[in-house]
Amino acid sequence: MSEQTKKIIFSGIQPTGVFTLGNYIGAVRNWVTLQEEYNCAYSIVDMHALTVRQDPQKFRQQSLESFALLLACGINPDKSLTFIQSHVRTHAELSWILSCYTQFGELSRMTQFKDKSAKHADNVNVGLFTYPALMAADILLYKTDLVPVGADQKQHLELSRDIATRFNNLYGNVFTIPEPYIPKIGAKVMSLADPTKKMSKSDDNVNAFISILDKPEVIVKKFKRAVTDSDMEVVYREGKDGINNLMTIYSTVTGKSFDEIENEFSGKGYGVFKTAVGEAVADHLGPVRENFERLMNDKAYLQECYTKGAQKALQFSTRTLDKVKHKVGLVKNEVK
Ligand code: ATP
Ligand code: LTN
Repeated sequence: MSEQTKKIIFSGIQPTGVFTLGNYIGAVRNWVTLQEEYNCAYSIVDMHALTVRQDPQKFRQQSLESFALLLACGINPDKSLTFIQSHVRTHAELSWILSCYTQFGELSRMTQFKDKSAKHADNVNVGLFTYPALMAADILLYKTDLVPVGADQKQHLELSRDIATRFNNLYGNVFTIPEPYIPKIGAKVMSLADPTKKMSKSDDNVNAFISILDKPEVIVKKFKRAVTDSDMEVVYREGKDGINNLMTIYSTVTGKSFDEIENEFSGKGYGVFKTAVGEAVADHLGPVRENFERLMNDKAYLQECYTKGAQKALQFSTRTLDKVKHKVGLVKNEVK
């Protein structure tokens, strides 16, 4: 298929910490595979991360590391548009315009807003509230067809579609309406400490998540401690949240089906199973850690990649932004 006829993919990840196994299985791993078939754009969405208070020094380092992590996981910057959101000013500009086409009531219904305002009750800022308008801008600037995300982002994506449709109804066909692309297995990897909660990189309990840079012995130890149930059988069944989560993780890193996993561990108990999951994950993530270390030793290369990425992203997204500005009636800017 020629580059022109390929569908367009966009997705983003916040530099709020080292990616977890949940980010990897639910999102980034699929982004790598999709590069072969689609025109892809992937962004470190640092402006979204500002909705939660960040330490400036640490945040700058985390953003750089997150960019390196994308490459370490297998995103190829020569193939995919790979950039840092705040380097491309069109995102903030379109976000403002779209916020004028987004209703207060719609934003109030967002579960991520409700969860994060409960978690950060001392800082329920307006950015946290309008977060989905910036996400819609990210997506719509690139004429995106598909957005590969974990299940938690489905509601935000539906809102992006509603905003785009509303805008198109008023002004004609300006935006492509994006579709979610949510994996069948692994769309919601659960916390190892509380398997009813999603695994999250900003969890205060480090044993709740696997960071993709954790050392093999740490990974195995965290899996050995994972909360399961008082049963003994490794079977995928309703109510066995902990075991279901471990089976999902094992299946995605080994390619084995749930039936195969049940047979493999029949009569063996949880201890053997947890160790096997830990070892399989550690093996799978080994190369990512090595790539990351190599990349972080070559800051000049990283800088070259994100600079080129931002230049190309700005060029592409400006075309959409200019069209939007014209449609809503803003006077053309002749400042060069
Ligand atoms: P934070 O804890 O700072 O809110 P996060 O870990 O939820 O961050 P994001 O940067 O918000 O991560 O999400 C990046 C991508 O990873 C999104 O596509 C999201 O749907 C996906 N994702 C996040 N957590 C999980 C999870 N536990 N299982 C599957 N996918 C996930
Ligand atoms: N909201 C997402 C991150 C994000 C995103 C995007 C995902 C920002 N912009 C555009 C897909 C497309 C999150 O919290 N995981």
